[in-house]
Amino acid sequence: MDKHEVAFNDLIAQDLKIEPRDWMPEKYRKNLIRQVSQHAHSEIIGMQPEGNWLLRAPSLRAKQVLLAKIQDEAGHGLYLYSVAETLGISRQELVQQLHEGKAKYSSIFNYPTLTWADMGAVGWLVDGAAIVNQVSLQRTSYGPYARSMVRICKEESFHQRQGFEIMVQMAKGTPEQKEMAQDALNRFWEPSLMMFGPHDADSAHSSQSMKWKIKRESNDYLRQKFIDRTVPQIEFLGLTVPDANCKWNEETGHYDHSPFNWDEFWNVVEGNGPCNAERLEHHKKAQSDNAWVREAAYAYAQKTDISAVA
Ligand code: FAQ
Repeated sequence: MDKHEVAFNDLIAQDLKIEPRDWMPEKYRKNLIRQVSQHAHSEIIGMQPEGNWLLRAPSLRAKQVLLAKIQDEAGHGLYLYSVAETLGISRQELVQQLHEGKAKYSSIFNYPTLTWADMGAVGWLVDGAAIVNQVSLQRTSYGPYARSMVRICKEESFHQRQGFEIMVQMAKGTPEQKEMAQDALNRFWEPSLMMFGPHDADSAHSSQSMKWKIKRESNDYLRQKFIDRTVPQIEFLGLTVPDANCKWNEETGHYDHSPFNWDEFWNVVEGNGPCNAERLEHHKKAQSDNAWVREAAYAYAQKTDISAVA
């Protein structure tokens, strides 16, 4: 082991942060780029299901709040692209990998948002799951990633409340609204639980990522934490958990749940979910329609010699 590797291992062992100028094993760098880029793409593609409801929000207030939330997600994507750039990859390469199907984004954003109640379910469940995962990533070993998570988690917690507020309004509203809330919960429950990734036994990256402290908790541990936290919220809403086997287990101190449909998960991850093609096409189109903005900014930067923009 050379002195660089010893120093790196020492930082990890002491729970100190690895910073961009520190030496790091190539596999650590590559694994981080993979995870952070997947995370960044999720934030950006994740704007699409909610953007679908901006023009149909039921009040001006609801529209303003939803717009603010979606803008936050764009900001999260940008922080995370910047984190990935500190690891020596450019934004263009990251986007190209997404377009070529080499980089992933979260499976959850390949499901359609069919009713206004889905805006509640996405904020409450999807942002809620994202928080549980990202609070643990505040302690990840790579400094820029850990620091970006602090602000992102604060904003996600506003998003989670925005979603829960919609769910409360719908669940306590007319019988039809309550039915819409239940339907949204039914459709988003299992896909939200799958955001945490495959079972630990099937998680290809977990063991090495835990050793390097990129991941601080396992997929199953975080998923269970989310279930335990969310079931009482479902009960508060007067809705039904869409899983007959989801019951409190005195012995384990956790809620039990049915086995998940992993075939569906892998099908979505492999690009065959209900909205995969549409999401990617939309992103590619926006990228090409807006190329003139990047070209204009570049030309302006060259003329005015603003190296920060170039
Ligand atoms: N979807 O070995 P593992 C948000 C892939 S942010 C798609 O367990 P790992 C905010 C995985 O990449 C949501 N693919 O992987 C928001 C790997 O394939 P690869 C995003 C998945 O990395 C709200 C393979 O399966 N959050 O929602 C998924 O150790 C509302 C084997 O899996 C993050 O990205 C999945 N769900 O653990 C925005 C958090 N799960 O790469 C807008 C950061 C697994 O070898 C609106 N990421 N795969 O080809 C992480 O914590 C981890 O990457 C995990 C997966 C836990 C997601």
